[in-house]
Amino acid sequence: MADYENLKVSVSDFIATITVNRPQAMNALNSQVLAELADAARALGADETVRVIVLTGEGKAFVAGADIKEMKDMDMISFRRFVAAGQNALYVLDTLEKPVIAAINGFALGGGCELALACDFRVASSKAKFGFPEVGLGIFPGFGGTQRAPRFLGRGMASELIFTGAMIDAAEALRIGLVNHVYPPESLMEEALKIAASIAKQGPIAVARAKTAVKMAGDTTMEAGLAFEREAMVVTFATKDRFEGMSAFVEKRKAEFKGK
Ligand code: CO8
Repeated sequence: MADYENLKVSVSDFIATITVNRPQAMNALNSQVLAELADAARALGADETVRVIVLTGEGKAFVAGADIKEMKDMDMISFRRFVAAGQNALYVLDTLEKPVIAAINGFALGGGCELALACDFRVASSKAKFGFPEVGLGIFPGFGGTQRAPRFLGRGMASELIFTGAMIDAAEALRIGLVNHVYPPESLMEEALKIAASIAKQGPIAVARAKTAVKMAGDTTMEAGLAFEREAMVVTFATKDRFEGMSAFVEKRKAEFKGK
């Protein structure tokens, strides 16, 4: 794994942890962080020792948005490149064939909330805060937030958050389904890693195909989704892991999946 200036990446027991590590700027996403995120996601996606990824932030913030200081004086061409880099980094994460869990330790604002929405699901510290403050800066969520937030939260709730720029706390994020669980700050990572471990011990090919199928539910028609589910299931059935999983059940032992 490459050395990154703004990310800490570690892998243990099939679980990779990416920590955005720019705490002096509340982990704001500048061009370099976005490039590093895309690079790390691609590398972990190709790494056979990784089955699940947990994404978190160092310090008080998960990610407090795109870097306003970098954006402020951009010309239109540079800004367009920046928007594309943001959309691309989040798209790479979103479309990895491995689950990505956001462990939201603090502020997840603007591009940070968009980044969390590019993960498969989110868990949060009770101190976390969420929102889309972009409209207060004269822009709006442009790293995929206008597309992902309605898919996860419904159009009404997404619209209210995006149009008002309101900041919500972890309890409210739980209530509206933005996060699955809220934990005390000191146990957030332990709990996120426990969920990751419970995924990592499953058949990795089955989990990967399930991820793609579940994602399709929000993005396509029932017919196309069912067709994909059917064909992906047949391919999964042909794997050694499927035979191992069913054999282990019948033989009353723990399955040993190899991702084959
Ligand atoms: N960009 C750049 N620097 C930031 C950002 C940011 N988004 N957030 C915080 N920082 C910096 C601060 O400027 C400060 O730096 P310095 O010490 O040099 O003054 C340092 O981080 C610490 O921040 P604060 O002193 O403000 O810390 P507080 O604890 O008082 O406040 C907050 C924390 C509430 C998170 C506050 O920093 C804040 O409101 N940050 C901005 C949040 C925001 O507006 N986010 C949205 C940004 S726009 C966006 O994300 C667009 C995404 C997609 C657009 C597509 C087009 C590119």
